[in-house]
Amino acid sequence: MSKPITLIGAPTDIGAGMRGASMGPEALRVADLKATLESHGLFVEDLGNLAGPSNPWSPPVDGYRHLDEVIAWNHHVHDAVLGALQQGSLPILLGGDHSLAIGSISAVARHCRAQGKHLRVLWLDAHADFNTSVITPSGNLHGMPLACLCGLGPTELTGLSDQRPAIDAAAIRQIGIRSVDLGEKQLVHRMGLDVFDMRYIDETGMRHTMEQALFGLDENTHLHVSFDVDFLDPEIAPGVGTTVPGGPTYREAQLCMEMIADTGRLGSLDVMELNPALDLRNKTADLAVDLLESLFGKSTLMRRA
Ligand SMILES: [Mn+2]
Repeated sequence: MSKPITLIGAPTDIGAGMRGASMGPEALRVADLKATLESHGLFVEDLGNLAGPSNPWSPPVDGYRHLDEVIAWNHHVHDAVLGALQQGSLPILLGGDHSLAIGSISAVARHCRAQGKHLRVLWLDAHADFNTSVITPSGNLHGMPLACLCGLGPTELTGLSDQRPAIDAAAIRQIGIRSVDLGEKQLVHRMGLDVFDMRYIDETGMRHTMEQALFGLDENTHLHVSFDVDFLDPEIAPGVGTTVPGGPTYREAQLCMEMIADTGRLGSLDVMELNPALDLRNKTADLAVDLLESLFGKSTLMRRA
């Protein structure tokens, strides 16, 4: 019997450089996320949307845009995700921009500490999301969540899990990376992050990449997947604010999700940065739901159990 799933909508683009990701949760619902998961025998509860401050669309202050609002949203996300985990369910955060992964993963980290579980974070993204207020070109906090989770950032965000850093850099595997700012690149190297960038995937294939990224999981591991939809090639997933060419194809993305499903260790998930204002007839949301089916165990090939 698999865990029940809790959908949590976070309709905001507070950390993004473009408006529209605030409509992401509804687009995923329109793409039939709940019924699709239920068709595989899963129990799914949709908690609806969290509420938080509106987007003032103001310029950066001391290297951050909308810091107060980002903090407020992340508190709400943290509390909702933690609540779902404590009830024994598997939370899916429907973003919303990627800055909200700070709250989500802080809750997961707190839960893992309380349960004595190992945490592994897969960060599926075109970007490293490892900026700080000093090196950021824009001040947009959706480019900073991993740095914050590793302890680099404003104390209100780095301390959300009650321990700083919230997670060990060694717990992170970045996959699909193909756009990294210069200062960010140096920081990622200094922190010793495990990065499987697009060149690595090109050279060794998605199968080998995922074998490496999932290596060492054990029965006591909680696997968190933070899926930024811009991970995917923009040819198949145009509905995101920060497209970068040269991402995983449809089949590569499916294999990635299927191999995660095969581990049986998935404990929580973020689906982030979907921007319906830039999408074509909701096709990116449809694709995201299609990939989530694979992530939750629908194998596209006939296989013996
Ligand atoms: Mn991201």
